[in-house]
Amino acid sequence: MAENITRKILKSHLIEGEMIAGQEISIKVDQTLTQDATGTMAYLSFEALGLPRVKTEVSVSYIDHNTLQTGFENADDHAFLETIAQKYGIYCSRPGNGICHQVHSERFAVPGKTLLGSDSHTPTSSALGMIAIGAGGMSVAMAMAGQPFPLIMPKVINVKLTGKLRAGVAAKDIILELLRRMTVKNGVGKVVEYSGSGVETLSIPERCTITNMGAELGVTTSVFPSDKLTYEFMKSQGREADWIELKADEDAEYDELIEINLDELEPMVAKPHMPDKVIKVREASDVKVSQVFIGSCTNSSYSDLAKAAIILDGKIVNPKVSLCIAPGSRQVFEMITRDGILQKLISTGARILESACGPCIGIGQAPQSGGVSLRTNNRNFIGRSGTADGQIYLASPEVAAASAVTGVITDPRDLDGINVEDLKKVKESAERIIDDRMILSPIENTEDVVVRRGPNIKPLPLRGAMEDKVDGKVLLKVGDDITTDDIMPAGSKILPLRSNVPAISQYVFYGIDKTFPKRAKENNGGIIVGGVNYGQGSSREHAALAPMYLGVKAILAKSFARIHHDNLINYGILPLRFKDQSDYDKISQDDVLVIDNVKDKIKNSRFIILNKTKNMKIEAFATISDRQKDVLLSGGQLNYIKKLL
Ligand code: MIC
Ligand code: SF4
Repeated sequence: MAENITRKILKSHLIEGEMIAGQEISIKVDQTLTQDATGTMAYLSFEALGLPRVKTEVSVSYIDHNTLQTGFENADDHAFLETIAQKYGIYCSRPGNGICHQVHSERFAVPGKTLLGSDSHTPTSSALGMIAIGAGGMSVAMAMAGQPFPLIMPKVINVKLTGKLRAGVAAKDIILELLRRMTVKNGVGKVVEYSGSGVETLSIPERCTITNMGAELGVTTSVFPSDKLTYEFMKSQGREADWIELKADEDAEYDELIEINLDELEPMVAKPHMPDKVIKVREASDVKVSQVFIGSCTNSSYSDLAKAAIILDGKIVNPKVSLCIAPGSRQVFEMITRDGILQKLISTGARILESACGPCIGIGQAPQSGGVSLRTNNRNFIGRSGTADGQIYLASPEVAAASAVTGVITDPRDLDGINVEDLKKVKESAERIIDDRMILSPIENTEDVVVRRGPNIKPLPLRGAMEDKVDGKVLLKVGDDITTDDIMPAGSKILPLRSNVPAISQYVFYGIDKTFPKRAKENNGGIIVGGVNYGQGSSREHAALAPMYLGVKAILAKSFARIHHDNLINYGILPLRFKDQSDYDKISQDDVLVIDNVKDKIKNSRFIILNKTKNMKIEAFATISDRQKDVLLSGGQLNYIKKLL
C-alpha cells in the first residue's frame, strides 16, 4: 500500500494497536525533550519510578522559560534540572543556550525518528521529517522509562503547497492562512502532512515556523518530508550522517486534502485573542501599535532576524513603539553578531533580550494598559502577555519590523524606502557556528551525583485510587476554547511556582475567577463544566495537577483538547463529555452533581450524572481506552505504572 510519511514513521515505531484512525496505538519513543517549566515535575515523576537511567536514545532537558530569576525559585529549579540530568543520563541545555524547539531542530532532530516533549510546540522538529509530539510531563517521564507512548491513531490531512511565496510574504502567512481555514477547533485527532512543489521552496527554519504553529490547530503534529534541503540544513549543523530521505509514496492516501497556492498568499495577522482570528495585514493598517516583539520558538531563526534587519536597516524605531528582539538560540545570536545583523538591530533602537521564551509567555515586556503589541510568537490568548487588557496581534518578522517603524500594523510591501525584493536574497547561513559546550552531556558513572533540591522543589502530589462516588458542586462553568493559560496562568509571577504545586494552585483560574481556589477548598473540591475544546493550548500538566490538588474530581465538557485530556487522566481527574451538548445549558454554577458506581461507569465509559439541585439526569461519556480506564481507576498514571513495573 502506498503510504504517507506519517504512517511510515508510526508503522516503524508501532508497539501496540492497529493503525486505524480513532483507535489507540502505542509507539516507541526515540527522543524526549523537556523544558524547565514542565521539566521539574517530569523528572520528579521519573525519579519516583526508581530507574537508574533513561531508556531513550536521546533525552534533553532545556532551561529556557524561567530565566528571569526575580527570586531564588528559578535558580533552584535550574540547579535541580542540571543535576538530575547528570544523574539519569540526560543532556541539559543550560540557560543562555536558547529556546528548546529552536535548539532541538538545530542540534538533535533526526528524520524518521520519534520525539515526545513536555511542551506543546515540540512538533517544531517535525519540520525535519520526524514525528514530534507534545505531551504532559508525566507522559514524557513514562517515555524516558522506556514505556511506549499511547496515542489515538490520527487522521492525516494532506496540505498541498504549490507556487512560491512572493517577496514580503512569509512562512508565518502559510500557517496563519491554515489557522484561518481550520480554526483552533478542528485539528484534534489529526496530523497535518505537507506535500507539493511549494515544499522545496521553504527552508528548514521556515518549515519550523509552520510545524511549530500547527500546535495552535490542535493537531497531534505536522510533518514535512526529509529532502535535499533537510540534508543541507543538517550538513550545516555537522549532522549529515543522521540524514535519511523520507517522502510519501506516490499515490499515498490521505483522509483530507487542503490546497494552498503560495503565489496567492498575502501577509496576514491574527487579531486578539485567538491565533485563528486571521485577516490580511492590509485590513488592519489602521491599528496603532505600542510594542513589537520579534522572537519566540516560532520566528527567531537567523533568516527571520536577517529579514527584520533589512527592513529596519538605517531607520529608527517609531517614537511610540518599543521594539524587543530575542534570538532563538545561542547559535543564532552568535551568527547575527558575526554577520553584522545585530548591530543593525541595535542601532534601530531594538531592545535585545536573551535567547529564551521571554515575552511570549509573559516573562517580562508586558505591554502597556490596553496597548497593542504585535508579536511573532504563536499565541495571543487573553492575559498571556502579562497585561490583562493587552491586545496581542500575531504576524511575521517582516510585518513586525515594518510596523515597528511606522507605528501602525504595516504590510512590508507598503513601507517606503525598502526594496521588498531584497528580502528574497536572505538565505539561512550555511556557515553555522556550532558549539555545544552549553549542552551538558550525559555521564557514565552517576552514583556520586547529588541532585540539588532548593526549597522551591516540593514533592509531587498524587491522588489516591478512584472512589466509587464522585460528587460535588459545579465550582465553575466556562465557555468554549478555554485555554490552559485560562486554567493555570503563566507569567513572571506564577511560573516560578511550577515546582511548588501547593503554592501554584492558589492561581488556578486566576484570570477568570480569583475565588476559585478558596471555593474549591471550602467545598472539598468539586466539578468544572466546560464547552468545546476545553484545555486547548499548552501541554502544562499543572492545568490538571493544580486543580487535582484543589480537589477537582471531574471536568464535564463538550469536548477536550488532546494533551489536556491525557493530562487529566494522568492525574486521576475524570474527563467527561456531554452526550447531548444542549445539556450544557441545563447546568448552573453551584449546582450539586452526583455520580454513583463510578468504577463500573468508568469500565463502560457511560455515565449518568444526577443534578441534585435541579433534580434531573444528564448522560455523559468518556473517550478513554482500556488502558486509560485502568489509569483512572488507579488514581493516575504514576500509581498505575508503578503497579506494572
Ligand atoms: C507555552 O507556550 O504555553 C508553554 C509555556 O511553552 C507551554 C508549556 C508550559 O506551560 O510550560 C506549552 O506550550 O506547552
Ligand atoms: Fe517558549 Fe513561547 Fe515557544 Fe512556549 S510558545 S516554548 S513559551 S517561546
